[in-house]
Amino acid sequence: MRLVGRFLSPFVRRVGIALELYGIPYQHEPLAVTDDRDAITEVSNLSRIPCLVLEEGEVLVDSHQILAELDRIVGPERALVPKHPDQARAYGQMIALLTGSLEKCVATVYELGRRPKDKVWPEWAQQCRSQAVGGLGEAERRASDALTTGGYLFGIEPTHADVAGVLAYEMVKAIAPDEVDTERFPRLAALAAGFGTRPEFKATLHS
Ligand SMILES: N[C@@H](CCC(=O)N[C@@H](CS)C(=O)NCC(=O)O)C(=O)O
Repeated sequence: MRLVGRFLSPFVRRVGIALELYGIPYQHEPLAVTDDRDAITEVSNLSRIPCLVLEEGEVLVDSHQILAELDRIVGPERALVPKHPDQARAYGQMIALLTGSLEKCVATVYELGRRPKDKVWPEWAQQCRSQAVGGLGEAERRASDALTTGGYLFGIEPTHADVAGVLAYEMVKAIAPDEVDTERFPRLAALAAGFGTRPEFKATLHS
């Protein structure tokens, strides 16, 4: 299969990390929405990344849907989701908070980095940044204390929520360095300092 999109995108990266964790072979095509729009549109008319092109040629879009398909491929035993049905709502909300936070990080970066300098709307960038920090704060409050002792958000095995937790902590910290640190976010910081140093994260760091 082919994973289309640069790992600079946290949404591409969460898919790349899942592929690495599952040990599914894939070819990475590091296309950027800024420079390679036509090539991305050729893969998908939605023209967003990530796209996952399956062996039979079908193109999947949206990291949530792509991860759902990867989970289906590896089967319920290996899928990176909580095994207890009573964790489903908390897990879904954790994913929503963390990926929502990432969306507001991306919006902040676009607002500050992609607009012509005289058209930047600083109040909107600040609003997006505050939402990113707010979403991360709510995730931190909901996170288990187990994270500080090497556990994961939903028990002793990692899930996609842990991957999103590391990516959101790192990206929100990058756009709001004065508001995110280990004292204010001890659980997610511990997750990033532990799980976030695994080779699967390093393998998806560049391009
Ligand atoms: N909900 C989507 C978000 C994907 C997304 O925002 N991708 C960005 C790159 S980080 C993108 O393609 N932006 C260009 C555009 O939307 O036109 C997902 O989870 O995959």
